[in-house]
Amino acid sequence: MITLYDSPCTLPIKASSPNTWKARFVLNYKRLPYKTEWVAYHDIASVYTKHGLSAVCKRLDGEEFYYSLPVIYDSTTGKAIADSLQIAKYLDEQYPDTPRVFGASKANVDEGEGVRDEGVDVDVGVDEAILNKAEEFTNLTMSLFLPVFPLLFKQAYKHIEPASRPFFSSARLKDLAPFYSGPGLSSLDELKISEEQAIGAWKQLEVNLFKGLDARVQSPGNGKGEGEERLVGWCRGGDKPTFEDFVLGGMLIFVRIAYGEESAEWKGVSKWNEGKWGAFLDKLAPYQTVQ
Ligand SMILES: N[C@@H](CCC(=O)N[C@@H](CS)C(=O)NCC(=O)O)C(=O)O
Repeated sequence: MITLYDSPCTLPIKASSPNTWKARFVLNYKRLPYKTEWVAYHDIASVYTKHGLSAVCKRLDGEEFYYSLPVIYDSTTGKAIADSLQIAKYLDEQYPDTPRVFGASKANVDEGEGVRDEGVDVDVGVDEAILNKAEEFTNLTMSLFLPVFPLLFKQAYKHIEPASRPFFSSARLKDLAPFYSGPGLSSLDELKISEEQAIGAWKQLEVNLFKGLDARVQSPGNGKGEGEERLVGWCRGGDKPTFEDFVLGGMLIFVRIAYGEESAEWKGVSKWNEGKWGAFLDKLAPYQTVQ
């Protein structure tokens, strides 16, 4: 059984963190049995200690390593892995008969859909170049969402359980520090964002997604066309989701959960580009369960 470590929020769904959603999407897509173990933000380090892991993620300023989730522990192999990209790689390699998120699976090859001849042993290792592309895509997506980070952090902060609030607030202020030129703040509550600034930030995200991703994600179409088929899995031109789809999905589901499905913010995002981003997340609906 696989354990997925995630930090809970106070909303009924409990799971809202974009990065842990990436790993959850992958586990759900692969239909691998797993359970979520909820760990308070200020306790994430204990997961690393328990499984003998070292911190692998650096803050946005590139200076400081920090303990981050997702982490998974696979009791079948006794292995623990940190970082969503490494988790996806591990799952692709360890469970080659499940649908791959970085390329054709053994199952696909067996079905004759793969890139190799039948009867030839399939190398289950994930290609370094594919991993690098996925990492580039992750960095691109993060940079596109950057203008709304202060808004997202403040919104997420509303749903953090009381015991984790001081830790979460100071961690997010560290993340924002390289991009924020105002006076030193001691809490996210002190970060004031005017209505005008908020409107400007959302507008910037709309433009960023249009310029940065629109061409890579096909239009929802009318249910008959190729557009609908290619709404996910665009990275290698396929019709199946890849890790990149779950990266974008992680950010979109974070906005939807943090603000709520009926919020002006989510309704706004979901309707941009003729409903492209809302339709995109809908397409990932089969993989949105929390186990
Ligand atoms: N690149 C990492 C990022 C992980 C990450 O930053 N996770 C956040 C939750 S969404 C976290 O654990 N933050 C803890 C902190 O900021 O101290 C991944 O995709 O796994």
